[in-house]
Amino acid sequence: MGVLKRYGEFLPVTAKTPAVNLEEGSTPLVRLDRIGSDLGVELWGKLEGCNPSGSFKDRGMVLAVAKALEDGARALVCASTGNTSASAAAYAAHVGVPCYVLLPSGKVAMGKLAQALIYGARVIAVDGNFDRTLEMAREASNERGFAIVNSVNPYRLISQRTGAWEVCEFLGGAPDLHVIPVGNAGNISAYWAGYVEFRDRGKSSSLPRMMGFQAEGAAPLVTGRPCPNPETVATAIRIGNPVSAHLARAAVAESGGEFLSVPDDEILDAQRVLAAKGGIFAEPASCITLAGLMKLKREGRLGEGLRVVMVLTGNGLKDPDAALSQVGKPLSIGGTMEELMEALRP
Ligand code: AN7
Repeated sequence: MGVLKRYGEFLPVTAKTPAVNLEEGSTPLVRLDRIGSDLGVELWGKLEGCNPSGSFKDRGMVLAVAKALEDGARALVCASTGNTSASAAAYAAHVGVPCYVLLPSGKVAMGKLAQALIYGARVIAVDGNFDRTLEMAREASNERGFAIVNSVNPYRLISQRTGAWEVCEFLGGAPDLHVIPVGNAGNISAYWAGYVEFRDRGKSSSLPRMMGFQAEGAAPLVTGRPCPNPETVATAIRIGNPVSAHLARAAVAESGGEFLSVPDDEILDAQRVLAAKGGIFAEPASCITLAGLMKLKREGRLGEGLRVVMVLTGNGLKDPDAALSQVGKPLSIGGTMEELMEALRP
């Protein structure tokens, strides 16, 4: 059941809202005991890479696109570090409206680029970073009257709250600590709003501490000022001037959490740990959550026995280059059994 159906009563869905549905949401929440026991916590991973376009963006995109159709939009436009464009392109294709996507040239993971193109979006590579492409997309939306489906579109964050609701329903309440990557700062804001709303509705009894992690080379919320030239291997969060910074700051402050930055090598280390000790392949931006927890543990700042949810925002298959950059090659052998037996030594 897609999120408009599953959570329609809590979303601004009316009789006139088209029932757009790619069966997004209802993603697995997986307990990761091997990694959790190393960290001394009860660790859960929310596998947002299992959404139809392979990232959490689908939760918000479905409502943004449904509302754009309801309002008679002729086309969609977005700027993206990759996943928003993949999601927008998928929903545009599904409902049959044109979609224009602006990408920072050369800085989008291969899988995401392939997605936007194969879904049939008009893909425009801009010589500039994400922050610039977003400015351009906003202007284009004003000029042409296209619906902008970045998280400046309020329906995106409204519907992304569904992630928090699923966590609460699955665990029977909110976790102690919620950790999440922060790029444009929409998702952390949406999760917090979702937790607060379920608490206010009496559907959960507590609120988690919210911790938002940023890559060291793109950490405006940690340094407290925009980052003019963001750079990180986690291209999804290569963002220097987050649109929802104010909401994210409020979420962290109200929940007693914090922002923390993590260097690229630790993000890649965590990607390997998550895969090799959890069986989960997530893209680098997602793995910053585990990298951040590992850093907290090292610093002696991770409370023993906490129930921790990390949002694994995007599928590892989207960025095979990042994974291949840190693992060995397969062992090559000729086609003889002798060579195979040699290769099978422990
Ligand atoms: C895998 O696709 O901004 O803090 O243009 O793709 O809500 O921005 C992606 C962001 C985390 C950060 N993890 O979320 C885009 C884009 C993944 C992402 C984030 C993104 P926000």
